[in-house]
Amino acid sequence: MTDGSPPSAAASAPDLPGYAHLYSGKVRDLYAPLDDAGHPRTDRLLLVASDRISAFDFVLETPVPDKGEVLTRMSLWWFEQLADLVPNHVVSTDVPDAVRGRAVLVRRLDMLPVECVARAYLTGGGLREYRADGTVSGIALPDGLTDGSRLPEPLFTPSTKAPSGQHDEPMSYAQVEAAVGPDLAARARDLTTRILVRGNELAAERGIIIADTKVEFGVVDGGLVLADEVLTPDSSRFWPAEEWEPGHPQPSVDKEFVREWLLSPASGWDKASGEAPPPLPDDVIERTRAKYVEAYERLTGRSFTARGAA
Ligand code: Q0N
Repeated sequence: MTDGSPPSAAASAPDLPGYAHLYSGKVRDLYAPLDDAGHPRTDRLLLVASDRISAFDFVLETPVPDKGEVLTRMSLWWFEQLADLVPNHVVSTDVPDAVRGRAVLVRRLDMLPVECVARAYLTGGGLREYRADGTVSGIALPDGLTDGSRLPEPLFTPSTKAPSGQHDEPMSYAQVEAAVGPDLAARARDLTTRILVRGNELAAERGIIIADTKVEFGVVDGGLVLADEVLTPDSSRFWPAEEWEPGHPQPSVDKEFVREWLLSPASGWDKASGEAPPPLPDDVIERTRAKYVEAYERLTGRSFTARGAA
């Protein structure tokens, strides 16, 4: 776990015969397939997206049904849309029944030790940096920008891969160059910003703004390969384009109802208490599930019908 709050038993990493559980993040679980001798393979990983949802840095007790499958299918769709820009780690979606639809078999890569972030709009950590000194990731920006402003051009704002439980720290471009060499640094920067630009070209037609995104790359034969998940609401900020209005925090396409309910008196939760949030009521779960499905269907033009075992 990355934040010390274990997921609920119902949502924790399943036992999968033929796979060794390696690691669980806040919302995803990693396994290694076993070879014929029962040893973990070193060239493949199984990436399983659970139905866990995080809010305000907590993994909530209540899962959102189908979330893992919706995000997996969205990510696979994006990999297709981006295939002319960058190769990706996907090997197969033929996975055990228990995780069908929500899991992908991938190439195990040597990962760049950098969280590759691109921002097209100013908010979150980027906004904090801008307010402090007028720059983001060492790049000077014009005066007068506010929460939610569109940036003059998309910025590469990399961060460290923090050990679990910690937040990522911003990295300067020079630090990325020092970590991976100038050549890979330049390619990671170009690809990350192009992925966000392409993402927004497609999402804009469907009423969604992708404010920023985090991607991860591995290296194969000296070239970059896109790994992890890509352009999902868990790796990116999705905003409803219709409601975009700079000057205040934007509602999120996916977690709007969750955050609104947790901060309302109805939840009985005090964010400042440091305590874990309470379980979500059924109607908030159902409306949030509908948001993920709607985002998937709007973006891809495909209808979502769960194939998983859920
Ligand atoms: C890898 N992470 C960080 C699971 C994903 N293709 C790969 N090869 C080697 N390592 C990784 C991948 C991928 N993808 C990436 N960890 C290992 C992202 N995690 C976060 C938690 O959930």
